[in-house]
Amino acid sequence: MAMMARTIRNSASRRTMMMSRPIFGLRSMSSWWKNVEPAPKDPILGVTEAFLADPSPDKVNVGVVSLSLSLDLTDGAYRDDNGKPVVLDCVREAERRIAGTSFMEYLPMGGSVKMVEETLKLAYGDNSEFIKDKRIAAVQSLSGTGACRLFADFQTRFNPGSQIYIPVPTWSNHHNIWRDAQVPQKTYHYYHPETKGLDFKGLMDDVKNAPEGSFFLLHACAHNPTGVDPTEEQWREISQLFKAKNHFAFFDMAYQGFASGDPARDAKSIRIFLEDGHHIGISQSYAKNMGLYGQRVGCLSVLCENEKQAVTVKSQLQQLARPMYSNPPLHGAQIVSTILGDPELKSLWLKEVKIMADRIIGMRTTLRESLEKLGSPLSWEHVTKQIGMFCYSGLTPEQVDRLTSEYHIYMTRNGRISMAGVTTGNVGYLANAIHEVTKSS
Ligand code: PLA
Repeated sequence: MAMMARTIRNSASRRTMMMSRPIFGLRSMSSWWKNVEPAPKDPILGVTEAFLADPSPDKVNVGVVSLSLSLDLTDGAYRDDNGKPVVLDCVREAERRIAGTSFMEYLPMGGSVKMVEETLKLAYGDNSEFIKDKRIAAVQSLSGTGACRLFADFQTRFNPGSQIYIPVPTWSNHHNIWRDAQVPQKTYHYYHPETKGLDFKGLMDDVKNAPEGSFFLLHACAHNPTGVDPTEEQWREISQLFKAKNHFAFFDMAYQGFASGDPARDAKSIRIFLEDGHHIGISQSYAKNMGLYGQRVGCLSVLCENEKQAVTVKSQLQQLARPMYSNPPLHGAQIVSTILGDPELKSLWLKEVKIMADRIIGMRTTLRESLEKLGSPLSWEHVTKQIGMFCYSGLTPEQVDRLTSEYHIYMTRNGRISMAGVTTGNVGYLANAIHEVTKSS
C-alpha cells in the first residue's frame, strides 16, 4: 500500500516537473498543421455544397417563371421527373433477396468474383473470347473513381515515367487522379467550341503526333462534360491509328447505358478496339446506370496477352489495393451480382436504364424547344445533338454566375448542365433563365 502511494506520488511529481520544463526541439501541439492551406473547392462537388447552403426557399411551382426555384444541375445524379432521387426497382428487389444474409465477412482483395464476372460481360460482351480464355485481369473497384486511380497507380508502378493523354475538356477529377498517382499529363484535342462538336482532326493529329506507345484516356460513351462522342466510323479510324502508333487505350466507362439507353450499344467503342486486337484497360461504374452512387461499386480490368499474364497483373492490382483499402465493400457488389446473375432482374434493369436515358433525351428536346419558343437568338441544336447525362451548354462562367445569383440555378462554371436534374416541372424556369442571361450575347 505504502509502495503504491509512493509510486503515485512519484509519477505525479514527475508529471508536474515535465509540464513546467520547457520542451526544446518539439513543436507546440498547435503547430503540427500550421502549414496546411485550405484545399481549393472541387469544381463539381464544391458547387453542390454551395447549392445546399443556399437559403433561398425552394418554391416548387414550376414552369411559372416569376417564381423563385432553387435548382441543382451540378453533378450527374439522376432524378425522376418529380426531381426525386431514384432507387431502381431491380435494386430494391436485389436488396430484399440479400436482406438477412449471414455473410458479412471480408471480400477477397480483388472483390466479388461473381460481380466481376458479370461486369466483364457488360464491357467485353456476353460471349467474349477474352473472358473464356481468362485473359482479363480484373478487380472490383471503389466505383469508377477507384478504378481510374488504381489503374493510374498501376501505370506509374509498372511504366514509370510514362504519361497520360487526357482529352480537352474532361471530367475534372481525371486531372487529380493522374496527378496524385504521379503520372505526367498531356492533353489531346477533343471538343470544338465553334461547332460544339468533336474536333476529330485535332484529335487524330494529336494521336498521330504522340510518341509511339503512349497512354490515352478515352471516354467510352457519353463524354463528360461535353456529351459529344465520336461516331462509329470515327471510332474505327481512331482505333486504327492507335494500332499504327501502338498506343494504349484506357477507357473510362462511367455512363454505360446512359448514352443510348442500351448498355451493349454504348460499349461499341470498346468492342471496336477489341476487334482490332488492342490490349485495353477499362474502368466501369455502377454509380449512374444502377443508381448505386454511394455504394461505390465498379470494376477495373486490363486485357492481357494470355491467362498467365492476367493472373500476374491481377496479383499486382490486388497488391496495390491491399495497403490502400485492403478489400472493397460487400453490399453494392452483392446488389450488382444479384441483379446481373438473374435473367429476370437483369431485364428489369435494362428496362430501367432505358427509362432513365429516355427521360434525359426527352428533356433535351423540351429544353431546346423552350429556348426556341422564347425567341432566343442563339442556336441550341447542340442540346439535342449531345448525348448522356450532360449538356455542354456553351454558357460562359459569367453567365453561369448570373444563373446562380439571380435564379438560384447551380451548375459547374464550365457551363455543364446535368440534364439528369431537369424535369417537366423546372425546364421552363431553366429555359427562361438561360434566355435572360444569354439574349444580349
Ligand atoms: N468518370 C467520369 C467520366 C465521371 O463523370 C465520373 C462521375 C466518374 C468517372 C466517377 O464516378 P464514380 O466514382 O461515382 O463511379 N462524375 C460525376 C460525379 C457524376 C463526380 O464528379 O464525382 C460528375 O458530376 O461529373
